[in-house]
Amino acid sequence: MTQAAPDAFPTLPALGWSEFFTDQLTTGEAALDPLRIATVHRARMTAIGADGPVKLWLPPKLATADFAVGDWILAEPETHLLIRRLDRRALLQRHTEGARVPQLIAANVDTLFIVTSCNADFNPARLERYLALCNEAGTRAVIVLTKADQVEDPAPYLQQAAALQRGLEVVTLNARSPEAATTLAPWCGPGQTVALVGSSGVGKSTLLNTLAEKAPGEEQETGDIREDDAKGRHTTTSRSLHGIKGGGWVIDTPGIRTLHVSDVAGGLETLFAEITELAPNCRFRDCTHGHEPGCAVQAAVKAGTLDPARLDRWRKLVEENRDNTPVETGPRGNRTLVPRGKKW
Ligand SMILES: Nc1nc2c(ncn2[C@@H]2O[C@H](COP(=O)(O)OP(=O)(O)OP(=O)(O)O)[C@@H](O)[C@H]2O)c(=O)[nH]1
Ligand SMILES: [Mg+2]
Ligand SMILES: [Zn+2]
Repeated sequence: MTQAAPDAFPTLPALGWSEFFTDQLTTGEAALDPLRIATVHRARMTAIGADGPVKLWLPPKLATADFAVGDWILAEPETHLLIRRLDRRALLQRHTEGARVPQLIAANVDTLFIVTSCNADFNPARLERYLALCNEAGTRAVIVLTKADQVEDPAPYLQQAAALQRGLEVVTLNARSPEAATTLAPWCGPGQTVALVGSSGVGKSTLLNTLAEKAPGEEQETGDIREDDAKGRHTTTSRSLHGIKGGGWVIDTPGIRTLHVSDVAGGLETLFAEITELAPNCRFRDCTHGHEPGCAVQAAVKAGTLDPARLDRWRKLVEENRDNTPVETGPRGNRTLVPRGKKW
Protein backbone atom coordinates (compact mmCIF):
# COMPACT_ATOMS: atom_id res chain seq x y z
CA MET A 1 0.00 0.00 0.00
CA THR A 2 2.77 2.38 0.93
CA GLN A 3 5.00 1.25 -1.96
CA ALA A 4 6.05 4.12 -4.23
CA ALA A 5 4.65 3.74 -7.72
CA PRO A 6 7.90 4.35 -9.68
CA ASP A 7 9.53 1.30 -8.05
CA ALA A 8 6.53 -0.91 -8.61
CA PHE A 9 6.15 0.01 -12.28
CA PRO A 10 9.49 0.47 -14.00
CA THR A 11 9.52 1.83 -17.51
CA LEU A 12 10.90 -0.46 -20.22
CA PRO A 13 14.23 1.47 -20.54
CA ALA A 14 14.61 1.32 -16.73
CA LEU A 15 14.18 -2.45 -17.06
CA GLY A 16 17.08 -2.63 -19.54
CA TRP A 17 15.08 -2.36 -22.78
CA SER A 18 16.93 -0.63 -25.63
CA GLU A 19 16.87 -0.07 -29.38
CA PHE A 20 18.57 -3.44 -29.83
CA PHE A 21 15.28 -5.06 -28.79
CA THR A 22 12.92 -2.54 -30.45
CA ASP A 23 14.64 -3.28 -33.78
CA GLN A 24 13.63 -6.94 -33.51
CA LEU A 25 9.89 -6.27 -33.33
CA THR A 26 7.77 -6.95 -36.41
CA THR A 27 4.67 -4.90 -37.13
CA GLY A 28 2.41 -7.79 -36.13
CA GLU A 29 3.97 -7.82 -32.67
CA ALA A 30 2.99 -4.28 -31.66
CA ALA A 31 0.13 -5.58 -29.50
CA LEU A 32 2.35 -7.95 -27.51
CA ASP A 33 3.91 -7.12 -24.14
CA PRO A 34 7.71 -7.08 -23.82
CA LEU A 35 8.64 -8.73 -20.51
CA ARG A 36 11.93 -9.56 -18.84
CA ILE A 37 12.44 -13.05 -17.36
CA ALA A 38 12.86 -12.81 -13.57
CA THR A 39 12.91 -16.48 -12.49
CA VAL A 40 13.27 -19.79 -14.34
CA HIS A 41 12.20 -23.06 -12.70
CA ARG A 42 11.78 -26.48 -14.25
CA ALA A 43 8.10 -26.02 -15.03
CA ARG A 44 7.40 -22.33 -14.53
CA MET A 45 8.83 -18.88 -15.20
CA THR A 46 8.05 -15.39 -14.00
CA ALA A 47 8.79 -12.07 -15.70
CA ILE A 48 8.72 -8.35 -14.98
CA GLY A 49 7.17 -5.80 -17.32
CA ALA A 50 6.12 -2.18 -17.27
CA ASP A 51 3.07 -3.24 -15.21
CA GLY A 52 5.02 -5.23 -12.62
CA PRO A 53 5.65 -8.97 -12.11
CA VAL A 54 3.69 -11.64 -14.02
CA LYS A 55 3.54 -15.43 -14.12
CA LEU A 56 4.16 -16.70 -17.65
CA TRP A 57 2.32 -19.43 -19.50
CA LEU A 58 4.50 -21.61 -21.67
CA PRO A 59 3.24 -23.22 -24.89
CA PRO A 60 3.99 -26.99 -24.82
CA LYS A 61 6.67 -26.71 -27.52
CA LEU A 62 8.84 -24.38 -25.42
CA ALA A 63 11.11 -25.64 -22.62
CA THR A 64 12.12 -23.49 -19.65
CA ALA A 65 15.73 -24.67 -20.12
CA ASP A 66 15.95 -22.52 -23.26
CA PHE A 67 15.38 -19.33 -21.27
CA ALA A 68 17.77 -17.42 -19.07
CA VAL A 69 17.04 -14.95 -16.31
CA GLY A 70 17.45 -11.53 -17.93
CA ASP A 71 16.00 -12.62 -21.29
CA TRP A 72 13.48 -10.38 -23.05
CA ILE A 73 10.38 -12.14 -24.34
CA LEU A 74 7.08 -11.16 -25.95
CA ALA A 75 3.84 -12.35 -24.37
CA GLU A 76 0.11 -11.92 -24.95
CA PRO A 77 -1.05 -9.07 -22.68
CA GLU A 78 -4.18 -10.77 -21.28
CA THR A 79 -3.05 -14.37 -20.83
CA HIS A 80 0.73 -13.88 -20.43
CA LEU A 81 1.22 -16.67 -22.93
CA LEU A 82 4.85 -16.59 -24.03
CA ILE A 83 5.13 -16.04 -27.79
CA ARG A 84 8.87 -15.75 -28.45
CA ARG A 85 12.22 -14.78 -27.04
CA LEU A 86 14.12 -11.82 -28.48
CA ASP A 87 17.77 -12.15 -29.50
CA ARG A 88 20.20 -11.61 -26.66
CA ARG A 89 22.65 -8.74 -26.44
CA ALA A 90 24.91 -11.00 -24.36
CA LEU A 91 24.70 -14.46 -22.82
CA LEU A 92 26.72 -15.85 -19.92
CA GLN A 93 26.82 -19.63 -20.12
CA ARG A 94 28.92 -22.51 -18.95
CA HIS A 95 29.45 -26.10 -19.92
CA THR A 96 28.84 -28.57 -17.13
CA GLU A 97 30.21 -32.05 -16.82
CA GLY A 98 28.32 -34.64 -18.83
CA ALA A 99 25.72 -32.20 -20.21
CA ARG A 100 25.36 -31.73 -23.97
CA VAL A 101 23.90 -28.25 -23.83
CA PRO A 102 25.45 -25.37 -21.92
CA GLN A 103 23.85 -24.09 -18.75
CA LEU A 104 22.55 -20.55 -19.12
CA ILE A 105 23.73 -18.32 -16.27
CA ALA A 106 22.14 -15.00 -17.27
CA ALA A 107 21.24 -12.97 -20.37
CA ASN A 108 21.59 -9.31 -21.32
CA VAL A 109 23.96 -8.57 -18.44
CA ASP A 110 26.02 -5.35 -18.60
CA THR A 111 28.44 -6.13 -15.79
CA LEU A 112 29.36 -9.43 -14.16
CA PHE A 113 30.33 -9.17 -10.51
CA ILE A 114 32.73 -12.07 -9.93
CA VAL A 115 32.42 -12.48 -6.17
CA THR A 116 35.07 -13.97 -3.88
CA SER A 117 36.00 -13.35 -0.26
CA CYS A 118 39.06 -12.18 1.65
CA ASN A 119 39.51 -15.70 3.04
CA ALA A 120 40.24 -19.29 1.92
CA ASP A 121 37.88 -18.90 -1.07
CA PHE A 122 40.28 -16.51 -2.77
CA ASN A 123 41.99 -18.37 -5.62
CA PRO A 124 43.58 -16.64 -8.66
CA ALA A 125 43.29 -19.75 -10.88
CA ARG A 126 39.56 -19.97 -10.21
CA LEU A 127 39.02 -16.25 -10.83
CA GLU A 128 40.77 -16.61 -14.18
CA ARG A 129 38.16 -19.20 -15.20
CA TYR A 130 35.34 -16.77 -14.46
CA LEU A 131 37.16 -14.03 -16.36
CA ALA A 132 37.59 -16.26 -19.43
CA LEU A 133 33.85 -17.01 -19.46
CA CYS A 134 32.97 -13.34 -18.99
CA ASN A 135 35.38 -12.13 -21.69
CA GLU A 136 33.98 -14.69 -24.10
CA ALA A 137 30.46 -13.32 -23.54
CA GLY A 138 31.71 -9.79 -24.19
CA THR A 139 30.56 -8.70 -20.74
CA ARG A 140 32.42 -6.28 -18.46
CA ALA A 141 33.89 -7.98 -15.37
CA VAL A 142 34.40 -6.56 -11.89
CA ILE A 143 36.02 -8.62 -9.14
CA VAL A 144 34.13 -8.08 -5.89
CA LEU A 145 36.06 -9.04 -2.76
CA THR A 146 33.62 -9.48 0.13
CA LYS A 147 34.33 -9.91 3.85
CA ALA A 148 36.88 -7.09 3.82
CA ASP A 149 35.65 -6.46 7.37
CA GLN A 150 37.03 -9.86 8.42
CA VAL A 151 40.69 -9.10 7.66
CA GLU A 152 43.12 -6.54 8.96
CA ASP A 153 44.16 -5.42 5.50
CA PRO A 154 42.33 -6.41 2.29
CA ALA A 155 44.97 -4.71 0.10
CA PRO A 156 47.01 -7.88 -0.68
CA TYR A 157 43.84 -9.58 -2.00
CA LEU A 158 43.04 -6.53 -4.09
CA GLN A 159 46.53 -6.42 -5.59
CA GLN A 160 46.52 -10.10 -6.49
CA ALA A 161 43.11 -9.84 -8.13
CA ALA A 162 43.99 -6.70 -10.09
CA ALA A 163 47.01 -8.49 -11.61
CA LEU A 164 44.83 -11.16 -13.22
CA GLN A 165 43.85 -9.11 -16.28
CA ARG A 166 44.96 -5.81 -17.75
CA GLY A 167 42.67 -2.94 -16.69
CA LEU A 168 40.60 -5.22 -14.45
CA GLU A 169 38.45 -3.41 -11.90
CA VAL A 170 38.47 -4.78 -8.35
CA VAL A 171 36.59 -3.59 -5.27
CA THR A 172 36.62 -4.69 -1.63
CA LEU A 173 33.57 -4.38 0.59
CA ASN A 174 31.47 -5.71 3.43
CA ALA A 175 28.40 -7.19 1.73
CA ARG A 176 26.34 -6.71 4.90
CA SER A 177 26.99 -2.96 5.04
CA PRO A 178 24.86 -0.39 3.15
CA GLU A 179 28.14 1.18 1.97
CA ALA A 180 28.53 -1.78 -0.39
CA ALA A 181 25.78 -0.27 -2.57
CA THR A 182 27.78 2.96 -2.87
CA THR A 183 30.92 1.03 -3.82
CA LEU A 184 29.04 -0.77 -6.60
CA ALA A 185 26.99 2.24 -7.75
CA PRO A 186 29.26 2.97 -10.78
CA TRP A 187 28.00 -0.24 -12.43
CA CYS A 188 24.38 0.01 -11.31
CA GLY A 189 21.73 2.63 -12.13
CA PRO A 190 18.61 2.80 -14.34
CA GLY A 191 18.65 0.31 -17.22
CA GLN A 192 21.83 -1.44 -16.03
CA THR A 193 21.88 -5.15 -15.27
CA VAL A 194 24.50 -6.85 -13.11
CA ALA A 195 24.85 -10.53 -12.18
CA LEU A 196 26.56 -12.11 -9.17
CA VAL A 197 28.60 -15.29 -9.64
CA GLY A 198 31.07 -17.17 -7.45
CA SER A 199 31.49 -20.05 -5.03
CA SER A 200 28.91 -20.86 -2.39
CA GLY A 201 29.25 -18.77 0.75
CA VAL A 202 31.07 -15.75 -0.68
CA GLY A 203 28.09 -13.48 0.01
CA LYS A 204 26.23 -13.13 -3.31
CA SER A 205 22.76 -13.20 -1.75
CA THR A 206 23.92 -11.03 1.17
CA LEU A 207 25.11 -8.46 -1.37
CA LEU A 208 21.86 -8.73 -3.32
CA ASN A 209 19.86 -8.01 -0.15
CA THR A 210 22.02 -4.95 0.45
CA LEU A 211 21.72 -3.67 -3.15
CA ALA A 212 17.97 -4.27 -3.31
CA GLU A 213 17.39 -3.07 0.27
CA LYS A 214 15.08 -6.03 0.72
CA ALA A 215 12.54 -5.74 3.52
CA PRO A 216 12.63 -8.49 6.19
CA GLY A 217 10.70 -11.47 4.85
CA GLU A 218 11.47 -10.61 1.23
CA GLU A 219 15.19 -11.20 1.51
CA GLN A 220 17.10 -13.81 -0.43
CA GLU A 221 18.00 -16.60 1.96
CA THR A 222 21.63 -16.62 3.14
CA GLY A 223 23.57 -19.36 4.90
CA ASP A 224 26.61 -19.58 7.14
CA ILE A 225 29.94 -21.05 6.04
CA ARG A 226 32.20 -23.78 7.43
CA GLU A 227 34.81 -22.39 9.79
CA ASP A 228 37.72 -24.51 8.58
CA ASP A 229 37.68 -23.91 4.80
CA ALA A 230 35.16 -21.04 4.34
CA LYS A 231 32.95 -23.20 2.09
CA GLY A 232 29.23 -22.35 1.87
CA ARG A 233 26.25 -24.70 1.94
CA HIS A 234 24.70 -23.96 -1.46
CA THR A 235 21.86 -21.97 0.03
CA THR A 236 20.67 -20.39 -3.24
CA THR A 237 19.37 -23.00 -5.70
CA SER A 238 17.94 -20.96 -8.59
CA ARG A 239 18.63 -17.74 -10.51
CA SER A 240 16.51 -14.65 -10.01
CA LEU A 241 16.31 -10.98 -11.03
CA HIS A 242 15.72 -8.20 -8.48
CA GLY A 243 15.42 -4.41 -8.63
CA ILE A 244 18.29 -2.37 -7.15
CA LYS A 245 17.15 0.44 -4.88
CA GLY A 246 19.11 3.15 -6.72
CA GLY A 247 18.02 1.82 -10.15
CA GLY A 248 19.07 -1.13 -12.25
CA TRP A 249 18.73 -4.88 -11.82
CA VAL A 250 20.75 -7.59 -10.10
CA ILE A 251 20.72 -11.34 -10.76
CA ASP A 252 21.51 -13.79 -7.94
CA THR A 253 22.84 -17.22 -8.93
CA PRO A 254 23.60 -20.48 -7.08
CA GLY A 255 27.24 -21.03 -6.03
CA ILE A 256 29.33 -22.80 -8.67
CA ARG A 257 31.29 -25.86 -7.50
CA THR A 258 33.73 -26.28 -10.37
CA LEU A 259 33.90 -24.04 -13.40
CA HIS A 260 35.20 -25.88 -16.46
CA VAL A 261 36.34 -23.95 -19.49
CA SER A 262 35.10 -24.76 -22.98
CA ASP A 263 34.65 -22.65 -26.10
CA VAL A 264 36.47 -19.64 -24.60
CA ALA A 265 39.56 -19.29 -26.84
CA GLY A 266 38.92 -15.57 -27.42
CA GLY A 267 38.22 -15.02 -23.74
CA LEU A 268 41.57 -16.60 -22.85
CA GLU A 269 43.43 -14.37 -25.32
CA THR A 270 42.05 -11.28 -23.60
CA LEU A 271 42.67 -12.69 -20.13
CA PHE A 272 46.30 -13.52 -20.90
CA ALA A 273 46.97 -10.50 -23.13
CA GLU A 274 50.61 -10.24 -22.01
CA ILE A 275 51.26 -13.79 -23.29
CA THR A 276 49.09 -13.37 -26.40
CA GLU A 277 51.09 -10.29 -27.37
CA LEU A 278 54.50 -11.94 -26.94
CA ALA A 279 53.63 -14.99 -29.06
CA PRO A 280 54.26 -13.35 -32.48
CA ASN A 281 57.88 -12.75 -31.37
CA CYS A 282 58.52 -16.47 -30.85
CA ARG A 283 60.69 -18.13 -33.52
CA PHE A 284 58.05 -20.77 -34.30
CA ARG A 285 54.55 -19.77 -35.26
CA ASP A 286 53.06 -22.72 -33.37
CA CYS A 287 55.31 -22.22 -30.33
CA THR A 288 53.84 -23.76 -27.16
CA HIS A 289 56.08 -21.54 -24.99
CA GLY A 290 57.52 -24.70 -23.46
CA HIS A 291 61.08 -25.59 -24.39
CA GLU A 292 61.32 -24.28 -27.94
CA PRO A 293 64.38 -22.19 -28.81
CA GLY A 294 63.73 -18.50 -29.47
CA CYS A 295 60.58 -18.41 -27.33
CA ALA A 296 59.71 -14.82 -26.41
CA VAL A 297 57.42 -15.96 -23.59
CA GLN A 298 60.11 -18.06 -21.91
CA ALA A 299 62.49 -15.11 -22.37
CA ALA A 300 60.02 -12.93 -20.46
CA VAL A 301 59.92 -15.48 -17.62
CA LYS A 302 63.75 -15.50 -17.49
CA ALA A 303 63.82 -11.69 -17.53
CA GLY A 304 61.42 -11.65 -14.57
CA THR A 305 58.67 -9.76 -16.41
CA LEU A 306 56.28 -12.74 -16.57
CA ASP A 307 55.28 -14.81 -13.54
CA PRO A 308 56.00 -18.52 -14.28
CA ALA A 309 52.91 -19.48 -12.24
CA ARG A 310 50.80 -17.35 -14.57
CA LEU A 311 52.29 -19.14 -17.60
CA ASP A 312 51.51 -22.51 -16.00
CA ARG A 313 47.89 -21.46 -15.45
CA TRP A 314 47.67 -20.18 -19.04
CA ARG A 315 48.88 -23.56 -20.31
CA LYS A 316 46.43 -25.51 -18.17
CA LEU A 317 43.44 -23.44 -19.28
CA VAL A 318 44.38 -23.42 -22.97
CA GLU A 319 44.78 -27.22 -22.90
CA GLU A 320 41.54 -27.77 -21.01
CA ASN A 321 39.70 -25.46 -23.39
CA ARG A 322 41.09 -27.31 -26.41
CA ASP A 323 40.16 -30.70 -24.93
CA ASN A 324 36.60 -29.59 -24.23
CA THR A 325 35.81 -27.48 -27.28
CA PRO A 326 33.98 -28.96 -30.24
CA VAL A 327 35.91 -28.61 -33.49
CA GLU A 328 34.58 -28.00 -36.96
CA THR A 329 34.52 -31.22 -38.94
CA GLY A 330 32.92 -31.34 -42.34
CA PRO A 331 30.24 -28.82 -43.35
CA ARG A 332 30.31 -25.41 -41.72
CA GLY A 333 28.40 -25.26 -38.46
CA ASN A 334 28.38 -29.04 -38.15
CA ARG A 335 30.23 -29.18 -34.87
CA THR A 336 31.08 -32.35 -33.05
CA LEU A 337 33.02 -32.96 -29.90
CA VAL A 338 36.32 -34.62 -30.71
CA PRO A 339 37.81 -35.91 -27.48
CA ARG A 340 41.52 -35.16 -27.23
CA GLY A 341 43.22 -36.85 -24.33
CA LYS A 342 41.76 -35.99 -20.96
CA LYS A 343 38.07 -35.21 -20.87
CA TRP A 344 36.13 -33.59 -17.99
N1 LIG B 1 31.39 -10.41 7.81
C1 LIG B 1 30.89 -10.59 6.61
N2 LIG B 1 30.08 -11.64 6.38
C2 LIG B 1 29.58 -11.81 5.13
C3 LIG B 1 29.90 -10.93 4.07
N3 LIG B 1 29.26 -11.37 2.96
C4 LIG B 1 28.59 -12.47 3.32
N4 LIG B 1 28.78 -12.76 4.62
C5 LIG B 1 28.25 -13.93 5.36
O1 LIG B 1 28.66 -15.09 4.64
C6 LIG B 1 27.66 -16.10 4.69
C7 LIG B 1 27.30 -16.59 3.31
O2 LIG B 1 26.60 -15.56 2.62
P1 LIG B 1 25.55 -15.84 1.43
O3 LIG B 1 25.09 -14.51 0.99
O4 LIG B 1 24.53 -16.84 1.82
O5 LIG B 1 26.50 -16.47 0.34
P2 LIG B 1 26.14 -16.91 -1.19
O6 LIG B 1 27.30 -16.52 -2.01
O7 LIG B 1 24.83 -16.37 -1.56
O8 LIG B 1 26.11 -18.50 -1.06
P3 LIG B 1 25.24 -19.58 -1.93
O9 LIG B 1 23.83 -19.11 -2.03
O10 LIG B 1 25.36 -20.84 -1.12
O11 LIG B 1 25.93 -19.69 -3.27
C8 LIG B 1 26.51 -15.50 5.48
O12 LIG B 1 26.63 -15.91 6.82
C9 LIG B 1 26.74 -14.01 5.34
O13 LIG B 1 26.20 -13.27 6.43
C10 LIG B 1 30.78 -9.84 4.34
O14 LIG B 1 31.14 -9.04 3.46
N5 LIG B 1 31.25 -9.73 5.62
MG1 LIG C 1 23.11 -17.27 -2.22
ZN1 LIG D 1 56.93 -19.17 -27.41
